[in-house]
Amino acid sequence: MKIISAHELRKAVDKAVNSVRLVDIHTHLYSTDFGNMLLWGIDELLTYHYLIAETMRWTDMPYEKFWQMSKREQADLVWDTLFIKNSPFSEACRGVLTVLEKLGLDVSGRNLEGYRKFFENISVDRYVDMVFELSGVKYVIMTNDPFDDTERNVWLGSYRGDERFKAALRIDPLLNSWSTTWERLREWGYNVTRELNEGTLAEIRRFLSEWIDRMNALYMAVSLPPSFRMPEDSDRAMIIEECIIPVSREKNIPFAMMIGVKKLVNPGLKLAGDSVGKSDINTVEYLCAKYPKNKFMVTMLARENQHELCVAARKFRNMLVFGCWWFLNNPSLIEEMTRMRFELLGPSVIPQHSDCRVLDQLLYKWVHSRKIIADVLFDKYNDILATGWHVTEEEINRDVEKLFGGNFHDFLKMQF
Ligand code: HDL
Ligand code: ZN
Repeated sequence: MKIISAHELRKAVDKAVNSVRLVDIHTHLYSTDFGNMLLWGIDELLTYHYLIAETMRWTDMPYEKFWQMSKREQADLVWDTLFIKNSPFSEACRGVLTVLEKLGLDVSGRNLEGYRKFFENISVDRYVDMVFELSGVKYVIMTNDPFDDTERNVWLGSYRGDERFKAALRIDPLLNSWSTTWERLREWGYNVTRELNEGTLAEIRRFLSEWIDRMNALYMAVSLPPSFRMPEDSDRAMIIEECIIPVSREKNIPFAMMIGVKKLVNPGLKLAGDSVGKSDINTVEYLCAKYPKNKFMVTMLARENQHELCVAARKFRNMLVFGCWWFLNNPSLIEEMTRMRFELLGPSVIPQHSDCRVLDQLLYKWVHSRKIIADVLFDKYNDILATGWHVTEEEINRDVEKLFGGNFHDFLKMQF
């Protein structure tokens, strides 16, 4: 057991954080089983919806005109607007530059055609291997939506699997639009009606159970609006309490609630048109308290919800806080949230997920977050060393392993 002195601390923390092979518990990536659903390469990077939102701030071009452009033309416009006509220091722009740097491309050359050549000369399989090697990611968890026709057909047909891509069952249409979704379940052979009677609730449970098994889903997930409330006299509340809760308990898998999305405040921006709203922590506390034998993973989108979410996690061991999600995935807020979480919860959190939509983003989102998490960890260890407490290299590695995947695995194994 090697005791780390104060002047060895920074190096020991950086070594542990930079070398840990991590679990990325929420992404929108897909294994090559899913074909073109796996997005990769410079044109996909440049047309990430975060960058589309930022580009549209600089132009009076009608949204429809932009959407009629080819992917390449859209990428050209984003590159010219955000990288050439303006400096790319927003986090999403900086991320593109970090990816190019990690791939060993000439960032200062600003040669978009040259970057395109690199991607034209590499196969997707080789690139998947390269990105996982370079990013230090052990595996990612996908967002798997049985309501997406293309995806559903892969699961029901050609799916083979890749151990670097694990599944999570995503059920937004079931919980947020039952009034239309019930007809799709019926089409698929589930004997449901619009009315949530006993028979329909049982069939929804069968649907969930069958898809968890088919996908070997590690958790069930849903994104929820700021107005999400429970208890409530609503379809969503009924399906959560009568279907999600019993099935996630029976399968012993967590229910991941991603709370605070205001969908399409600007529909013209499509995927880039969603916004954020402050949500209700009482609802999280209600579910954790009423269902102590269920496991909940929670991330909230509003900065204003973060402190009360940490306090709620102190009260409920069956809730695991995760990630700096979406509009929070920026250095200033990752640092603020990580400090708050370490100070209130110690190592018992999942500090980050990437939410990557484009494979290449694994090369920047984790580089940026590892640095911030290492900075905060260093400060926290430093504070306790100052009291005379000793910490060993093995303990730093132990803590880092937990933060970057071990806590998630341990939570999956817990049975309350
Ligand atoms: O609902 C979600 O999982 C969100 O992460 C959305 O996909 C969002 O568009 C996103 O990509 N955020 O990073
Ligand atoms: Zn997401």
